[in-house]
Amino acid sequence: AKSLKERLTEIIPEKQEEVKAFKKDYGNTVLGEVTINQAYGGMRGVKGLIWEGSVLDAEEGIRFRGKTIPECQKELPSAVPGGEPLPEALFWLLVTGEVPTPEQTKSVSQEWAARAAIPEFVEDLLDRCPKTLHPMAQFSLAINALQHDSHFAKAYSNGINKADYWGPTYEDAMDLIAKLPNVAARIYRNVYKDGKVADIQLDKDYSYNFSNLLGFADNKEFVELMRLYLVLHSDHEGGNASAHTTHLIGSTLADPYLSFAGGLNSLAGPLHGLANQEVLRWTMKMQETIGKDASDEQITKYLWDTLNGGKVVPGFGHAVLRKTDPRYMAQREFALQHLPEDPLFALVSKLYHIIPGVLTEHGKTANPYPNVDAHSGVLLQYYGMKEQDYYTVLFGVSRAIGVMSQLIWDRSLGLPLERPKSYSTAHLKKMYAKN
Ligand code: AMX
Repeated sequence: AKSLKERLTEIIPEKQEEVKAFKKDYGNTVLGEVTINQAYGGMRGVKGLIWEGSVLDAEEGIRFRGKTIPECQKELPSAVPGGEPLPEALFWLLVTGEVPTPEQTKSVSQEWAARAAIPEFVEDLLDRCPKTLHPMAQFSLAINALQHDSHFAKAYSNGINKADYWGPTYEDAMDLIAKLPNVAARIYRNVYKDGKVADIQLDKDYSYNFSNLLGFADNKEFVELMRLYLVLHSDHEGGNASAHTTHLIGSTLADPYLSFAGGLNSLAGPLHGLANQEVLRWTMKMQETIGKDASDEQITKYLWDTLNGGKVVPGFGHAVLRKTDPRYMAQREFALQHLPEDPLFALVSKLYHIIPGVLTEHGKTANPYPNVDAHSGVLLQYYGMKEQDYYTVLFGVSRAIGVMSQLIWDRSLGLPLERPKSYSTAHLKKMYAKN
């Protein structure tokens, strides 16, 4: 059987030809127009990016290489018969567009385990961080430091031919993903536990190893949750802040580590990945304020207080989606199966039924339904991972799988330096204003 890199070596020239022919025939086709409101409005709906691994439909949600989340759950190899898909298999799918066999999936597990060690100076760096430094800042710091061993940076300084960029990019992508459990678990163990991190087991899958390093692998359900979690948060097409940042930095030919560190810094914003910690904080604070058995009326009033205080309701709304996020639904299904009686899950379910109505009445939010971040915290709490400040790190580990897949293609397709056009208000007025 072919390894992932061998398969890629076959696919890349075919894809390069396909893109070349497509551009020749359709290169001057108009994708859309841009209004002044869009320029001031975060470029919402502006079509200007290529992203191969996934496409987001506003109603239906994400598809990974054309496959919905339930399809991925059915078709991708799992560790447990009928269980959650393995993130290794999703990575293969995102990179190649093909569903891997169980053997191919295992080959990725083995490679990631074999590449997992991090340099001692990066361990020291993390061990010296004060516990009060936010886990996402520590995460980004460590990824920048791993740049020390970048194959791409070294090859570039040795004068690599641009036709060969994808090779060292692939090696960096594989190393980077492989090293995340050691980085992320070290942060967790340092900040919240005894600072001791278990060893990677070479014959185990990525999610088992990550769970084990965190200290949660005794619970098989947690390991299954980790597999699902790492699949769900991986990729959400190209325009979201963490994906776009990684892609933008990569377009300067900064190496994959520097690119991904930037992506993590985007993910650490409360309107993006940090929302998963904010959701739990908000929900806990609500429980403290109005009690565990609050009525629907009390919850509704609490919601209005949040909105009238000029704050967002975390976990709800989306820049592109206009329906409930299928990533939310997949986590809800998991909860219904494994923790149907959990009181916090009951509260999250209740909020799921109340919040959209209130946001609709409030009348601003384009999408009043929950996104991926509204549900992850309750699952982690249930299995004893209580430290909310850490949740976005888990999101970041998963996001690497999506953005590294694309970075391999960015360099394979020779995508150039990204550089959209900007204007000043004064200039725009000169161009368009009547007087
Ligand atoms: N609560 C209160 N107000 C909200 C809201 C929410 N959950 N979602 C949107 N709004 C408000 C916006 O702040 C904006 O107000 P303004 O006109 O006063 O500036 C208005 O509704 C219109 O915004 P929008 O077009 O609906 O959303 P957007 O594309 O500008 O932003 C998002 C999208 C996700 C940032 C926004 O919905 C939000 O802040 N949600 C809460 C934070 C969150 O859950 N983020 C995680 C998203 C998923 C992810 O990236 N991980």
